[in-house]
Amino acid sequence: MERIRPTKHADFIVRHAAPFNGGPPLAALVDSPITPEELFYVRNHAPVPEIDATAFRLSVGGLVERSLELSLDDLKREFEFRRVEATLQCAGNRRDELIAVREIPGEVPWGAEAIGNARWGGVALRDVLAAAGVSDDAKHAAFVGRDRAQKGSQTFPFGGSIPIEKANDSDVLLAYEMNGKPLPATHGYPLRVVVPGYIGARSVKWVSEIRVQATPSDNYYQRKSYKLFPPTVSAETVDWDHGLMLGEVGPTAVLCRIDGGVPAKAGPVGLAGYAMGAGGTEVDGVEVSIDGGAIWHPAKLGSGEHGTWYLWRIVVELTAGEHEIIVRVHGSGSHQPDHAATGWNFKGYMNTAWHRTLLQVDSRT
Ligand SMILES: Nc1nc2c(c(=O)[nH]1)N[C@H]1C(S)=C(S)[C@@H](COP(=O)(O)O)O[C@H]1N2
Ligand SMILES: [Mo]
Repeated sequence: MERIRPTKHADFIVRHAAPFNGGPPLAALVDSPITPEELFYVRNHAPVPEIDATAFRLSVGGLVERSLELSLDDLKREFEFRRVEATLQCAGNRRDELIAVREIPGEVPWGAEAIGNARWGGVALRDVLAAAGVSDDAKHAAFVGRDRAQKGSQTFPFGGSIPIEKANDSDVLLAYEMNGKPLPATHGYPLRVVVPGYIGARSVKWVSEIRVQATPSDNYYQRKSYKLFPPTVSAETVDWDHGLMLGEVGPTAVLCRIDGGVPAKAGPVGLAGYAMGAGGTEVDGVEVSIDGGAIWHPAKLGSGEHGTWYLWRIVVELTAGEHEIIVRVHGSGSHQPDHAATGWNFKGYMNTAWHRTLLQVDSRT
């Protein structure tokens, strides 16, 4: 296994050993609104590349007035430092609930732990694009990483793109810091893209090339993978030219911790979790039902902002027996299906369904 585990929490859940993919135990994830590095999930499609930061160059080209070659020092010296708090969430987060509906072979079987919120530091992508001078016919900013993924006999870097309007948002970063420290190797050292409100796949790690272009990236992970298909489409019948290219994250709310553990004891029980609005928009409220959806109770929301998650808490009064706890979110455009089956797709992306947990409650004696 790669040497990633040592920087991670002892109870990190390894979902795939090589390349390393894993995330934190859910109860620990909601201990603090800023996710410490040791609890931040890792989604890698290839081994972590070894990069000499002093020799590292970022190239910016395509539909620009002047191409740029920037060292890390150039980036730090020539552009204003910016700090942005942003939540990254893998499009495959909560895939396990889709797998419970119907099997999804060949994809990482994530629970709800493929999400984390950090303070990222670096420079605004738009400042770098402005220095290059973006042409009027530019429609997308495409990113290329330095890792080498393998599909069959082909080896190629991870890549992806975002629309140029999004690239010009001041909170889209070329980040070299995570929670006030240099970006760890696993998370993209020395430089990564951070695109708040978009699926994690667009936040390309180890980014070494930015190309401004008229079309989306033709990288495998933009053109084929990370597309949403209807439930009737399978790996055998898929036409990769169709399907919806994923960009903004869907709305979500998840129960992560039951105070005192399971089975719970009858009486007042504290519940805690996270929520995020569609495309990273603000969360207005989180509602919890302890009776399978008949009555909804408003949870207490922690602070959050555009591009971040919101942690929530509630104390519910539980009687002995089996309860279905359901959690859902309120926010602009944050419509969620009531069951995961509605959104099933053969790649297992964007499960935005109400989060359901069967909970056994024992009497107090
Ligand atoms: N170069 C590169 N960038 C990448 C990936 C990758 O495999 N290679 N994985 C992407 C995916 S799918 C996600 S969800 C996020 C995960 O970021 P993290 O590992 O820092 O949590 O990185 C994205 N950027
Ligand atoms: Mo992802």
